[in-house]
Amino acid sequence: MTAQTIELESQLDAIRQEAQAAIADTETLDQLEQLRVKYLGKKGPIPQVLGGMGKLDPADRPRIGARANEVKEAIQGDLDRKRTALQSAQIQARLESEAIDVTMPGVFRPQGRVHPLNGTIDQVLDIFVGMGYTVAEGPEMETDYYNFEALNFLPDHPARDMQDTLYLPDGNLLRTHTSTVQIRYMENNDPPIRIAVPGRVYRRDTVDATHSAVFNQIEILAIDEGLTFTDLKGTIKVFLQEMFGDLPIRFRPSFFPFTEPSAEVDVKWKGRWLEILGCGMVDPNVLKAVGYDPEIYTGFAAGFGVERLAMVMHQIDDIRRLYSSDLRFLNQF
Ligand code: 2NL
Repeated sequence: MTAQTIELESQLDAIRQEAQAAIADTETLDQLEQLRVKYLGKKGPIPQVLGGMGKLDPADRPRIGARANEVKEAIQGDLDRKRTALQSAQIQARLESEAIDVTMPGVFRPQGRVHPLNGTIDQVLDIFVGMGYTVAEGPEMETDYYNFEALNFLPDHPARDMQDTLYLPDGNLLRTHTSTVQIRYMENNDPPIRIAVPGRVYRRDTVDATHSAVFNQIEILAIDEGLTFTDLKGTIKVFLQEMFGDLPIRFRPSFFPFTEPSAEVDVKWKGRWLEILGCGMVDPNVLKAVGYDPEIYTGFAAGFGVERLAMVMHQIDDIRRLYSSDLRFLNQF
């Protein structure tokens, strides 16, 4: 063996030792890959050493070749073991950071529920939808025409007074009933018509246990050829039966500018007559206002306050409880 051969062997051993130490110190897969390129790549130190083989005694060449392969395999083995170790450490760290502790107590989320006003609206609309009515809605800001004029309110009707109605600076107003939506619907549709209209309405009112300046109304309207007061009575009877059960009901004569004749309807509950709704046959002037011929078409309408209905049904003593968001109250429904 020549001195040159011994020199190359020791160079190869030095490469192996340096690589081993560097691999042992590596902490990431990226660094490890850089080391692979550095020690086993084409431009690495081993091909460089082998390049010097030309000067060797030919008899020694296989020995150096074999040694170079041993070193390559040893480095490759170190790289593989280190890669496996780094990968499993990575997986382990991820498992630990993403672990779910199934014994932790859950986050308490209170159960929500439907507000009694919305529950009442849903119940009423379900009944009318069951009788073939369509639900319609419309704007809360209205013109004098839709709120009063088209509904046959005379120019000096007290409801038009500043005392009773909330007017806006531009002369528009906040609707005092949802009949405005029915006028708009009739303008845009031909008979037969059957609609149920829920919505917020506004009156200039002093708030007390039974009054609110903002409240909810539902009105129904049916227009067709040959509708009579009997159809109105039957419809109201079915509605009240579904709402209250088989209690006695009575119709009392009343007046509304937009119906003729008009009636109020009471339900007898625990020996007392409770006023529930107003209704009537649509006034011919209202039909004319929307361009329907009152000689061909007749119709009936009814309306009631949702708050009052909810108060009767749930025996609520003060309308303000419906707006105060007091969970001790709301949790009862
Ligand atoms: C009540 C009574 C009522 C109507 C509303 C109505 C609508 C049109 C034509 C005719 Cl477009 N009538 N609606 C009819 C009778 C009574 O409401 O006491 N509301 C709180």
